[in-house]
Amino acid sequence: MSVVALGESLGLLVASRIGRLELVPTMDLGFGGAESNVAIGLARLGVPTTWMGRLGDDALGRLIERQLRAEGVGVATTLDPAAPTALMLKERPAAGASSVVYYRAGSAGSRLAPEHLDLAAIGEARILHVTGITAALGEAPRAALDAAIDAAHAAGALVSFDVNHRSRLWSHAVAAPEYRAIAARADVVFAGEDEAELLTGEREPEAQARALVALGAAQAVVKLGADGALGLVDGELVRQAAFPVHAVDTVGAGDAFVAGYLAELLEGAPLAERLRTAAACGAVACTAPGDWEAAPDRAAIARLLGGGDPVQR
Ligand code: KDG
Repeated sequence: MSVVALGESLGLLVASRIGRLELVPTMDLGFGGAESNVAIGLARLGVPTTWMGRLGDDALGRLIERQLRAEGVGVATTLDPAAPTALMLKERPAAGASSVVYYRAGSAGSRLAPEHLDLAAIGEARILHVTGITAALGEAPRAALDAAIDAAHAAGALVSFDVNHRSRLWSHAVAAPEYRAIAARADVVFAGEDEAELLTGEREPEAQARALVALGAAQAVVKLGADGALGLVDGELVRQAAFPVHAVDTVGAGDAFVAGYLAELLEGAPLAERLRTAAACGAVACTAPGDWEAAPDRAAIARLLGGGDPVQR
């Protein structure tokens, strides 16, 4: 396969209507995970991709594996006999607002360790994609992240790193040096503006991109949300505007963005094209609820880039 995406996927219960969670009678069941969101986005763009992580021997684990395979994503997982698959509860307190509560302490994914990795699968990949979330989960997942990067480097694969800071998991002070150490070992670093400031101390996107490259990554991409994105590769700086869409759920947009960028990187596309496809993927991902459900295929991207409606009515 072309890409291995390593990290924790979680069951997801979303309030079926707006209101305080304790007053909402029903929840919709699904799953999420920054790395599996990227894997699904890549698979929909035609990139052979495998998600790698640890699951509980339980219904949520089976749901995650089943849905990933249904999306055409390979699954390289180990089952933890003594820990459950993690869970997230998503509350919708008001229109357009959501907040997430994690039930992931001691989860199977947070017990991922180097011995759980499928090193052969990483050795066959052209890109290993990782995020800062794995480093936040504990010493064992952090060691697994480092071992996976070692295996990718040994095989000549590129390492893609999306910072994905989760303030519920660790503090800025603890996280920043860990992110910098991972960025120094990555070939491509993705960061939102706040994350880039956390890693570099810079506040202006162009300075942030230069400082991310100075950490060691050959490619730095600063995601600017509604203001688009900025990429710096080999001294070439490219800005990409966001594509206007009717956004109903922005969760997972950054993951779809990463999928679009990596898909074009694998095609040998120039930086401007990588950023354009990435921005288009991030935009389309916002047009329907869910962390990965609206991630686009190539046809949807073509409709958007052609000035049409990406959503096939
Ligand atoms: O980017 C979306 C992810 O944040 C979500 O799918 C769940 O991975 C997740 C996390 O740790 O928040």
